[in-house]
Amino acid sequence: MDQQNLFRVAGLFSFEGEPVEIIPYGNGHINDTFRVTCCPAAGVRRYILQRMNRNVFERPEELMENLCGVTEWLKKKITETGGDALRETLSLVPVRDGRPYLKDADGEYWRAYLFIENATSYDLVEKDEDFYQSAVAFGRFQRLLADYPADTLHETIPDFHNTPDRLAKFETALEADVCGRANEVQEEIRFVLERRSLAHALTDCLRDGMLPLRVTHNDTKLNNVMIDDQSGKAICVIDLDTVMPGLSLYDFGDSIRFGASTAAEDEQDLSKVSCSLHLFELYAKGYIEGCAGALTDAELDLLPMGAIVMTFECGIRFLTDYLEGDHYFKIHREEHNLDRARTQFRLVADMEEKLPQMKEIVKRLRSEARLDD
Ligand code: ADP
Ligand code: GN1
Ligand code: MG
Repeated sequence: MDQQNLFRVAGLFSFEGEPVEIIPYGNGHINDTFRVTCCPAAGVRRYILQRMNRNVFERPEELMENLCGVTEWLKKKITETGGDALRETLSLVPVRDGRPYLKDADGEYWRAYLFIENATSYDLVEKDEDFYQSAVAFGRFQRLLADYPADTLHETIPDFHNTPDRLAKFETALEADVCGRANEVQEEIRFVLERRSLAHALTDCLRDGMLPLRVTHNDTKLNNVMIDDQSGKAICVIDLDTVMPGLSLYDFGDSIRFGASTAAEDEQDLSKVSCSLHLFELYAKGYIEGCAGALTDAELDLLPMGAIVMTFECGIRFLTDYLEGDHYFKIHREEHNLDRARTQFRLVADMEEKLPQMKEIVKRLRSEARLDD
């Protein structure tokens, strides 16, 4: 991206000191993220500057309304309990005119955050403890938002985790086959179509009133949580664009999909891809603890199914994007989305085999949690 334009945009935010360096940052698939370094007299100050993805988020104003509401709410709760709100939730840095975001002359939307220093967001589990900590943090995140006025939240992406709707969109993309790619991915297509009923496993329970609607994060990848470099604790949940009413199983399942995999989301050697039961157990333990008794019996029963459905859904989304010509997820090589879809389907197949063991693990964790009461 044009450096001159970046510096011009950065100059409009109320950063301390002049920006001296702006570099692309992180491995997100959606927004354009930059790290801005400023050098005021007081020392170095760093910020995150993001250009929001307008293709994905059609109503950035509503998204920012959610984000301001949620971060203010979290800030209050964290401060009340003696925490450090500047590190434990995202802090928006306003534009110099006081507005929380900027709309530039090209109609692009920009926002900025304080850079969370001395903390790391991981793309793979390097230490088991980090994964456990992220589970506690995502569970706690949901608890902090449990009494948030959910009716004030905009649906930033309608039907985001409506898996049957994702399946329907996949079938439309398959029918249209605008890039002529369907023929070469018959195996993957068959994998999806053979599992149509799986898409309904969570939404049917929601429809039948078996599962409570909560305020959830909806994008609980390990790299959406910052782990403190010194204490090793997960200190801050980031990427709040999709905070909306949802199911706890979306959050649990998405974390397992990404973090309990033995390989990267885009690994090309599928023999490396499997679901680690050890990591599944660690995350389930942390999540149950983080939710602190809030999960219902039905939610606990469905944790393993949540992992399978979220992984299946994500695979469908990657494959749909591949068929449609890669317009949604950022790609860094040809067939990147296809590689991603393949890892997800490999994980689904592995989780299907391991379902009895996953259920057994949750059963054991539940009885241990009861003993601790
Ligand atoms: P995307 O929606 O594209 O995933 P994110 O908001 O997750 O965008 O940001 C991308 C990456 O930037 C994150 O994975 C993280 O590494 C980094 N990041 C985002 N916000 C901060 C922050 N406030 N402090 C430090 N790093 C951040
Ligand atoms: C995207 O924004 P990021 O990279 O944290 C996507 C998630 C997918 C994920 C797959 C808004 O997450 O839903 O699960 O990629 N976010 C959005 O890696 O679509
Ligand atoms: Mg992200």
